[in-house]
Amino acid sequence: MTLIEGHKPITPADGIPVWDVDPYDEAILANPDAYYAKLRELGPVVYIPRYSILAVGQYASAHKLFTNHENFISSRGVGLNDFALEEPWRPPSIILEVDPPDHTRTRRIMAKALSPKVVKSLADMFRAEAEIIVDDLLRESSFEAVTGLAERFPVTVFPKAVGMRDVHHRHLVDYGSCVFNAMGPDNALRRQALERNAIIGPWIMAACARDRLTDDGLGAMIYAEADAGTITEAEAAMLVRSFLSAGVDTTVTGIGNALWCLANNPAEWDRLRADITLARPAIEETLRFTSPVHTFGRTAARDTEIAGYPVEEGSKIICVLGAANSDPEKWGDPGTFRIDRRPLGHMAFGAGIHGCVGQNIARGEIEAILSVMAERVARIEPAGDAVWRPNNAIHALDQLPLKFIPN
Ligand code: OVM
Repeated sequence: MTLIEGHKPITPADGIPVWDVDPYDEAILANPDAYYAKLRELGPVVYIPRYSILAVGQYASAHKLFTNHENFISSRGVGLNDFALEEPWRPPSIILEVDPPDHTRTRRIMAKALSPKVVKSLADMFRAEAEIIVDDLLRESSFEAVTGLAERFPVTVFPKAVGMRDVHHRHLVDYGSCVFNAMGPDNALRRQALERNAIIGPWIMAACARDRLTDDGLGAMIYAEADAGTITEAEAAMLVRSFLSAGVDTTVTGIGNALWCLANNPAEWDRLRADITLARPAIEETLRFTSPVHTFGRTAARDTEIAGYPVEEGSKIICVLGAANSDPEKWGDPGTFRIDRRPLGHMAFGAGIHGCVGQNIARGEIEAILSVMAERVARIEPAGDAVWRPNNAIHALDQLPLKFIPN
């Protein structure tokens, strides 16, 4: 059998709309709204011949896909490559790229390390670092907010939280972006990611070793599980790697996207300054409105169905979270950014058993930044054009020139 993008080519069932689109075209990745809309309009499931995959963009079908982990599995990879048929580009994640019961065991350990109680214990540190960074930026006439704030904050606080002795700003951010680009097809973005991984991957693995971690961080909590015998030493290193795959570039993107939303919607910024209890809802609306992770995939474990259409075993199905989060069937006026919307059920963190295990720490980081800003920044002004950075799974800014006007 000749594979397409590392998976078995499929024949779509009768009635499934066929759309000759490249969802990984850099122009679409940078500006995906029209693609999201057409994907939803075509139907609950669409066949994309270029990659021989199915794509799901309507909220209802996307949610069903992600909450049916028995038929739509993760252990064959969540990108286009089928791990049952081709060698994965890196040793698979033992929490992301697994199914129950393997997933259940590692998920429990990660959930404990990222519990609300642990996140609460980090709040003062997040707040203190946010104050330093925001005060620095208030002294600048303008600044590049992607590197200067969106990257700088997580790269400061997250390695501290994990207890890393080795910190490398670029490697930490770029590792996540490589992992997410690797989920896409064999395009320039993916090829460049694999090339950069030759340097970054070994650096990350080395930084995950027990002796590169302090004894009081999230990393040490994972190694304590190895001491207790619930996982092996090698598995502990792999779970620490998952912190670094999933915990840096994602929060960088969330912060950058929040700044973009608030800079472009000054009335919403005024509302947030007037009522800081809107910080949490503003974060949820940012996540819904910008979908920092725009696409994640699954594999059909057996012959099954989506919205009544037969789906054959081995089908790769992309779940287009950005389309689900802007579905007018689910959200009133989805194209409007309203910080008091409270978009319960948005899919920016996924859904079901694989729903983001780090979502509380992610919210805690963004909240620290927004709270300090709300106290000290009267206006967030664009200081140039925002530029999006195409990535096969992430919807992130490449450049965001801003100016903070102090109170
Ligand atoms: C991982 C991982 C987990 C969640 C998301 C993710 C890159 C990676 O375990 O490596 O995205």
